[in-house]
Amino acid sequence: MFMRIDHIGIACRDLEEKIALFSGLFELTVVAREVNEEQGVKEAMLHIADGEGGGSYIQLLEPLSEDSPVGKFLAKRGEGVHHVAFGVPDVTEAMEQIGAKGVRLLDARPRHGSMGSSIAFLHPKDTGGMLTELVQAAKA
Ligand code: V0V
Ligand code: CO
Repeated sequence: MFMRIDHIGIACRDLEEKIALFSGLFELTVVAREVNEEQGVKEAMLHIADGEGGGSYIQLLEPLSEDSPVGKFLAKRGEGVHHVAFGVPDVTEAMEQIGAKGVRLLDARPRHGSMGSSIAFLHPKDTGGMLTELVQAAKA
C-alpha cells in the first residue's frame, strides 16, 4: 500500500528560522512553499530524494492560528515531529482499505496538499500515537 515516506511534518513556531536551520545543518533545499488555509498552515517542503511515484521531503509547518491543528500541537507538545506522510498510488483507495480496518479517517474525502497532492489524515489514537497522512502526489 505504501510506496515510500513522502514527508515528515515538523511543527515550528518560526518557519523562516527552521528553514535556515534545516538547510544549514542538512544541506536541504526548499522546493515549494504554500499557505494552506484549509489546514491552517504556512509550509515549506525541503527536498531529500526522488522515489517511486514522487519525492521525499521534510515539511516544515508554521500554524496560521492557535486553534489550528499545528497551533494546538505546539501549545500541547512544543516544536518537533507532527506527522508522518506515506506515498500511496491512490489516496481514495488507501482511505477505503485502511478505513475498513476500523481506523478513523479525519477526512471524509481527500484534501488539497502540498505541491498539488491529494491528502488524507488518520487518527493518531488508531495508529499507535503517530498522526499519519496519506499522500497521492500530483501527476508528473
Ligand atoms: C494531537 N494528538 C496527536 C497529534 N495531535 N498525537 C500525535 N500526533 C499529533 N500530531 C493527540 C493529542 O495529544 C490527544 O491525545 C489526541 O490526539 C486528540 O487531540 P486533541 O488535542 O484533543 O485534538 P485536536 O483538536 O488537536 O485534533 C487532533 C487531530 C487534528 C489529530 C484530530 O490535529 C487533525 O485533524 N489533524 C489533521 C490535519 C492536520 O494536522 N493538518 C496540518 C498539517 P491525548 O492528549 O488526549 O492523549 S497540513 C499538511 O501536512 C499538508 C498541507 C501537506 O502535507 O500537504
Ligand atoms: Co503533511
